[in-house]
Amino acid sequence: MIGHGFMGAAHSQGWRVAPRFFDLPLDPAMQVVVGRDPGRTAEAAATWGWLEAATDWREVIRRDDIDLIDIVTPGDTHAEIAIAALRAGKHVLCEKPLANTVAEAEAMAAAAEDAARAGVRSMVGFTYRRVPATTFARRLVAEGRIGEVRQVRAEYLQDWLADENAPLTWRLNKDIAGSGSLGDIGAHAVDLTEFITGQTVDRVSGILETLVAERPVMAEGVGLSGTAGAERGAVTVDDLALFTGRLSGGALASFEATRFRTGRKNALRIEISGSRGALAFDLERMNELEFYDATLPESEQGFRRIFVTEPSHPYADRWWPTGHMLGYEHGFSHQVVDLVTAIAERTDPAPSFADGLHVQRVLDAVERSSAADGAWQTTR
Ligand code: SOE
Repeated sequence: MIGHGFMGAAHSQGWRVAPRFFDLPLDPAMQVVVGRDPGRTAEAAATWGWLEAATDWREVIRRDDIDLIDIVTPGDTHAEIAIAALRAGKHVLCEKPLANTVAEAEAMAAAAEDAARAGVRSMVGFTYRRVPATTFARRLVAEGRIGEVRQVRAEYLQDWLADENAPLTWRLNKDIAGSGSLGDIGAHAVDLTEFITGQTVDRVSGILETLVAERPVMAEGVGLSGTAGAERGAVTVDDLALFTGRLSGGALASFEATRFRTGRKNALRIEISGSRGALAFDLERMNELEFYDATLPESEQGFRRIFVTEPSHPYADRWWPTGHMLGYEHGFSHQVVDLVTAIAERTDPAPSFADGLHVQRVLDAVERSSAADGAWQTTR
């Protein structure tokens, strides 16, 4: 695993726990974690259960005893590491968004396609596809339970930047993160919309805004938990992304991504209305799926809450008895299960780098649209 921040902890949890709860066809060994700082990397290895710590990812990629590279670094390093790993014949799991630019994502998708011909697999980490309720929602849409999709509302709302003195993390630096709310969390809203509806976002019209232009630079720490220093620096990414998308099936979707929505902590919400029913999901209530069946007699209609913890629900049978909920971390285990199974079965896992590239094109189209005062842009 290259990187060991917040996502490194989440992925480590997935690698460690998945083989204990699921019968995996292969037995993953958590061999080596790579970071820039030897002390902090050694600490991460000890804390998260990796056998070794290293500081040179190129050396690790050359090793014969390494079969898979898990990339959990910021976006500016994804392309270089992933392409090198694929060319060295290593399977790759890469955190979202796939890259910082369309050009990087194209190069990654091309490298993934070449590698796949030699049986080398790759996957991008849109983990929320693997929440039982979202996988179940996709199943219901595919079975026609809500009929033809007519409207989608997808939003990802957090509030960790609502305080204008929250420190300037790398996620606010365009060179490192690629974009702000748009790529960090809007990418999830786009991927989840495409995953559940089975359609792609083909055109967009949007607007991006930076609400706080300067913040105190980080004095200590990294990521979401650093402390502010006295010096101030510029925010170079969007804080708020609002856009409309035309789906391949013809429906309109509205998207909103912000880390300024006071009181909303991790509200990835999606509501899908169809000709025969509707579905609604909210990550802050991730064990539930709301389902409205418009084919029932009028007197019995109404949104009902499905508690997605039955053994018949996706992934749920391997965990706890009915009614015992899952949390944020379980998606990372499911990601490991699906990736390892695909490797063993010699199939291409989803979401692929091509899927990641498509999301990147949507993000890029939103940026172009915002620069053109909201003019519609194609995502092809
Ligand atoms: C921070 O906004 C963040 O950690 C995102 O980077 C993740 O992708 C999302 O899953 C949770 O929030």
